[in-house]
Amino acid sequence: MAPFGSVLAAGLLLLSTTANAHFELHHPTPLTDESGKQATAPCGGGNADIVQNTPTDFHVEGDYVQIFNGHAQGNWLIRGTLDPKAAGDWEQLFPIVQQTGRGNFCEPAVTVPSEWVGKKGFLGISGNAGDGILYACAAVNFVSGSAPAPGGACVNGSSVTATFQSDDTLSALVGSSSDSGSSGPEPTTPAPAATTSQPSGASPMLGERLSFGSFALTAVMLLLGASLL
Ligand SMILES: *[C@@H]1O[C@H](CO)[C@@H](O)[C@H](O)[C@H]1NC(C)=O
Ligand SMILES: [Cu+2]
Repeated sequence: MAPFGSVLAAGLLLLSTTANAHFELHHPTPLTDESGKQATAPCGGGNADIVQNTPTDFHVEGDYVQIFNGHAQGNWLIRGTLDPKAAGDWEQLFPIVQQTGRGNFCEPAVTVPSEWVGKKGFLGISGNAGDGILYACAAVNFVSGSAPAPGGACVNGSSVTATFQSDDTLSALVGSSSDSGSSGPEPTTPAPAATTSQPSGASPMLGERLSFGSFALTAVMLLLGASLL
């Protein structure tokens, strides 16, 4: 009765490959081909070479970062570097926030040190949502001023809330604080509105992807089972 074992293995393989998009960076435009490698530092498998990407403008006095989280909860670190390969010198650009509720999350006014104007670099998003540290990056041109109002491009999901949150694992991903006096707002400044609905479970990767994975598993078992008849 070896077939049952192989059927199960095939189903589990399929399940794991369909549940790979832990979160998505929507703005600034992410590096391509990050799918399935989000646990790879520093950029989730994206091609972190500044000369091989077309950077998006990012305004140093305030620009938006739009994320979609596939987990029910997660902590976010927003960081930046001028290193042409994103290999180091990461500086924290915003206090670490904890998102509760699966869905869209947008910080409308992330700021960058003014000395970075006119330079190219990377914006990096690191997430800690209970299944390892995950990464995504965008290649950016740091430009002066603040971004035009993003309007509908910068949105929070209706059940999403956020609070500032310390996270030592994420903090370890940015440089020593000795020279980072010009990084983003301190955690005491505009506190994200902590509001209403707090989903009780913080279990990772709930939702469509997992249900699709289970459905696919069932389908594969049925198909392989049928082929044995
Ligand atoms: C989304 O929520 C965060 C945290 O409460 C808040 O800082 C931000 O301004 C919100 N974004 C929008 C577009 O309202
Ligand atoms: Cu995940």
